[in-house]
Amino acid sequence: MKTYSTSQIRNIALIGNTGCGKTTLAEAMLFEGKVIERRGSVEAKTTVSDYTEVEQIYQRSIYSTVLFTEFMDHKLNIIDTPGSDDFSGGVFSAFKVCDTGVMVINAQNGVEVGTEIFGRYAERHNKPMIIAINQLDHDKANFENTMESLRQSFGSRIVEVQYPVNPGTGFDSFIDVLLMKMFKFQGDSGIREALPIPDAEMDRATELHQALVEAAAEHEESLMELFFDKGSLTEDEIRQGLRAGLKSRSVIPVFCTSAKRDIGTKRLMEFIINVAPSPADCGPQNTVDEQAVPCEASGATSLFVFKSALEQHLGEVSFFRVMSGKVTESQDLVNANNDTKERISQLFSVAGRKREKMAEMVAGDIGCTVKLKNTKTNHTLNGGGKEWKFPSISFPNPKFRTAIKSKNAGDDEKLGELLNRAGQEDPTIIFEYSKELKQMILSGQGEHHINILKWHLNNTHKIEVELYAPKIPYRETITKVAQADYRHKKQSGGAGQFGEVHLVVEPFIEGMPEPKVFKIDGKDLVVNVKGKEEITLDWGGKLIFYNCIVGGVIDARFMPAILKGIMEKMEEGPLTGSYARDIRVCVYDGKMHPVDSNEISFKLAGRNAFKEAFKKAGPKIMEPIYMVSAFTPADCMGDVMSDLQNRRAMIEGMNSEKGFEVINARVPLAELHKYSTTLSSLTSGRATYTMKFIEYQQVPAEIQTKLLKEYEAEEKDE
Ligand SMILES: Nc1nc2c(ncn2[C@@H]2O[C@H](COP(=O)(O)OP(=O)(O)OP(=O)(O)O)[C@@H](O)[C@H]2O)c(=O)[nH]1
Ligand SMILES: [Mg+2]
Repeated sequence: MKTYSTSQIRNIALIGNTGCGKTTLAEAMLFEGKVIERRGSVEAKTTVSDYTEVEQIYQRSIYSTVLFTEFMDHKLNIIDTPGSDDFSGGVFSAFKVCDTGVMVINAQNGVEVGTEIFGRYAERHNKPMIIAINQLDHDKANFENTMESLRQSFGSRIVEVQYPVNPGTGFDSFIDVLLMKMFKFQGDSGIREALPIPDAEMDRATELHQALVEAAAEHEESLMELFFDKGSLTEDEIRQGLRAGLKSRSVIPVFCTSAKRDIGTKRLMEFIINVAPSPADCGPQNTVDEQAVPCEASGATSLFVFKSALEQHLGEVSFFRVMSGKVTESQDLVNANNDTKERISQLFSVAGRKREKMAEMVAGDIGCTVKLKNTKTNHTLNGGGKEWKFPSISFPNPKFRTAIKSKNAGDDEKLGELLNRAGQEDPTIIFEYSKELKQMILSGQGEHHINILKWHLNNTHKIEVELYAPKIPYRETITKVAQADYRHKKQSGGAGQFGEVHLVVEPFIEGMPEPKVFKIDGKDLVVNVKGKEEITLDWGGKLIFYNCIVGGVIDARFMPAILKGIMEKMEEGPLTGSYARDIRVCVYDGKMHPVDSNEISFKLAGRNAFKEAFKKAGPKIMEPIYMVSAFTPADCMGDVMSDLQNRRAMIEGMNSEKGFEVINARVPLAELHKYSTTLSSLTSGRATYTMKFIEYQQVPAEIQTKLLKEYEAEEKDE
């Protein structure tokens, strides 16, 4: 393929609710650009975009796929993203490198939850948006309702460029009010005829044309003046106005398509090429240290890697956008994130599995290379001595959590490696071995997301795994002051063991004054602080340890052993074995034996005194609380709400937004297991949510009793 200049490149992300037809539309775009000779279909498992086995089995996109097509002497890079919430990571990476979002709408359903969500993402990433109302050939297609829902969601920014003449099974024509023509299609061939607008459509077409002209004039003063002078604008002037409106994201032009029948694809591509911004039009990109790097072929070479994937026969493939300069085969670059050298052995433009070798690619283009040694997603590769680092893609927080183990214990190590690798390829998969819970914990965007990974483990790597309920990282703490003594004494044969510790525990609250007097059993216990250690615990919260020994009743050299004993119990809390936090301990008295006292004795005495005091100090189990924001269609609101209430949720607030409801609630993690699955079934997949850890809170009494019983039973089993 020839090298296209920056101004001849357009980068678009196809976004939209699952099933709206993005992959099918991409197929039609590739066909129109002659990248393929025949259009495949999702049903026949023959599309260029959904080329992986697992996508073909599930008949939906799981990964974002990089594609290109050549049209009107331009290169159109397309990223076909998955519409399912479970795989939304692909949408985030696509927005990082694409300049325009093409939102595909299913004309049967109008705006869906995915439309709203991805529309917000586009907004957050400052990306202009074009809408394609698709599936207009479907017998349930409803153009008017779809337009109505779009206006509700996106307001006056919606500007109709086209409308269908005969939506439904006979759909073959639409009116384009920019060109003021009717396009009529022959069967499914994509071949079209441009005809004059029929008389019966003239009034509607003229009215919409006028609205389009006004919308175009609004964004540039010179156009406004022309419009006032002439009462109209030329085609080119309308394009100029829409270009300005797209750039400021104040116009969302609407097109008509049937991707399945290749109706409207070509016209949409023409508009993208004529009006949507080229990479250079989008202005410079900032590095992490706020250097503005213009997208220019004349600059130093810089590539940003936004995706990496392991591909059969090729090994690791790194997908990049050229952020600046030109990249050529055999060029040496430096990875700015780890300061290692990388050679670009080969350069490709990609369309799914199909690759075309490139000798050179310029700023703004998207491609891939292979065999990079130390370069991962989110890394920047530079030439010309630059140290630019582009900001990482910020992926959504995980919302589904499961424990995982291999059925054959011998496979555990390999499983760990594979899961770590999966996380590198798909940053929305997070894997860790939890020392605390003694479980391998896998987190992702939903049950389906994790099941796809399971499918790969079983089928690609031949490892049988089991998913099971993950434990909850509870914490333990105390609620009042308590005192305990413990004497450790052992005399068997030779040298004995002796250590005695008296201590007081109390809840620690940041900023509280130093300890002086405690009330123990109605009497004052006065302490004299000699030394203090403040330990910030790895699992959150603190332990404050005071040495208040007077008169040398315990030698200073035994204090570290006492602290060590206490720390052991902090790590394995006295109630349920969970981590303890936010406790203050004063060791104020004790006894030594001139011969038998040693470190081990004091460690045990410290540990047991602490355990006894802890149990008397109103101990409580604390659980992690998450802020859940559920985003649901209004008609499912009641069901979603009552389900949340059954999960011990504290509703914090509700908002209505254009036919959708947002419910914010604080929910214990223990109640969120498989929430994504339930929410999806309650709403037929029309709702979504986010969750974020906020704090630890005491569990209700009945749950504490239940947890204590469970722990006791577990202890007995062991
Ligand atoms: N009738 C009709 N069906 C369509 C059209 N476009 C897509 N479809 C069908 O709709 C279904 C979903 O199409 P896809 O292209 O996989 O949709 P998608 O948006 O890529 O879906 P995800 O990958 O899950 O996000 C398939 O069965 C397509 O054949 C269309 O224009 N008309
Ligand atoms: Mg798809």
